[in-house]
Amino acid sequence: MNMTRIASWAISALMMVSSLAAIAETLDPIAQREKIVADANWKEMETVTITLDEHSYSPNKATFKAGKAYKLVLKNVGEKKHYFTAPEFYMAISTRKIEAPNQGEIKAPHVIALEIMPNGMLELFFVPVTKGSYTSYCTIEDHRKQGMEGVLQIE
Ligand SMILES: [Cu+2]
Repeated sequence: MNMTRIASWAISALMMVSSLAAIAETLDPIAQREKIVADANWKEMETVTITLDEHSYSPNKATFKAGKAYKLVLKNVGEKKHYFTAPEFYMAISTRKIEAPNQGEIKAPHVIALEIMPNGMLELFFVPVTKGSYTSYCTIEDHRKQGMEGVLQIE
């Protein structure tokens, strides 16, 4: 084997390794949902609660770490029903399940919006995957304009 051949072999080997690394870095939260959910450590799950009221989310900013197990509790303490719409965020996470405590649970690859009734509560069990800053908002009447908007950060 001459030097040119060795060099070209080394270059193609390097290219193969770097393309494999690129694949490993871009996890698809929806397509690889089952594996991502199974790999997360649910014993160390962190609970984050967001309260919905007229017309706010509190806190209106939440930060999540990619790969960690979370339960996001959405609690409506207001007198009106409210939405927690966040289509881009829901596409950036792997959803394990959504629970309405004592009533039922939903298993689906992802949702677009969650609606919570007055005195109601929904719990979203998930693993954040795609890093970025996402917006949540209420789509009822002018609630968003009145302040029902929040930021969900994955880092
Ligand atoms: Cu609302």
